[in-house]
Amino acid sequence: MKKITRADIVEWPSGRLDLSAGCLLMGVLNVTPDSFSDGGLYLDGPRACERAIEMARQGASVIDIGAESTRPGAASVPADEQIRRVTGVIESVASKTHVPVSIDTRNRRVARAALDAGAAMINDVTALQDERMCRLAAEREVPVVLMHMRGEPGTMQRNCRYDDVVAEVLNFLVERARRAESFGIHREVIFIDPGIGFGKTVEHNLALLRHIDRFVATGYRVLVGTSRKSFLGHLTGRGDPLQRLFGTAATVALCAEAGVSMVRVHDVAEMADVVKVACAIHPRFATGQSAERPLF
Ligand code: HH2
Repeated sequence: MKKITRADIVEWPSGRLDLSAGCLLMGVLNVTPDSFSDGGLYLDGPRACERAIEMARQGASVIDIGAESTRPGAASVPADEQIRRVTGVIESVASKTHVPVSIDTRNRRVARAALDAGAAMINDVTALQDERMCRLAAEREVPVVLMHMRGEPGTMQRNCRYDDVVAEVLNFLVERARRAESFGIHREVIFIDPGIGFGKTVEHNLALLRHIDRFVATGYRVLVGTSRKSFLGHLTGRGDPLQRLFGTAATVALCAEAGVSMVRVHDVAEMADVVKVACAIHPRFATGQSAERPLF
């Protein structure tokens, strides 16, 4: 049996994650009318809560709740409206399951209200660009996801130029992670995320996934979100995001094999099987070990 080392367990005052079996699943719950694949499905509070509990039962280790779509071209949603959409759902989910809830927001007021309602983690697609968000995460001692994005969701696909996408995204994330550490956020609770689909072409997304091991080699935990995204549609010819399950599965298996700590997915039951099999084949990549590697 594999020995569970300290690095396999991420523990903080409001939650705990066990990475000893390999890659974990973050289940996506969008309380929005316009998300690209599940928009409008979970605007109703009880329905959203039911879906969160279902994902927890299916094997999600974190439930990521968002109230603002970040799909290309999306308009921003005022903080008050985001707070109105998510706080009741978070309270309800946090009281009914032990699975940590993550708030998917780039807005500090929304993050604070979500943490007050019971969220235990912040997923910020701007990688804590707002210093006050850094301070909030440090004060509340919660894990953070630092994601790479070029510009804003509304305009990001207009500026997809990189000389070396892997090096540029990697350097950006390491710099942001070190900055987060300088605010007192512990390295063990920092996840870096290349931001698949955020200001990137199909080729950029493929290069980032092809070299995802370089992100793992930094020693920071890595999170990847490919679920149902349009580059999969481009590769497979499947225009409907709901038809991109097998394309998603291919990326999830490769990420699990490469030592990615968490994948952000909509189809939790299916991806739970994918990571179980991928991690069983490559136990040496069980991600807890990655945190013991030196930073580059
Ligand atoms: N992708 C989306 C939203 N949040 N967060 C992280 N850390 N990584 C991602 O890749 C990521 C994310 C987009 O997916 P989704 O939430 O399904 O769609 P929408 O933004 O339209 O609500």
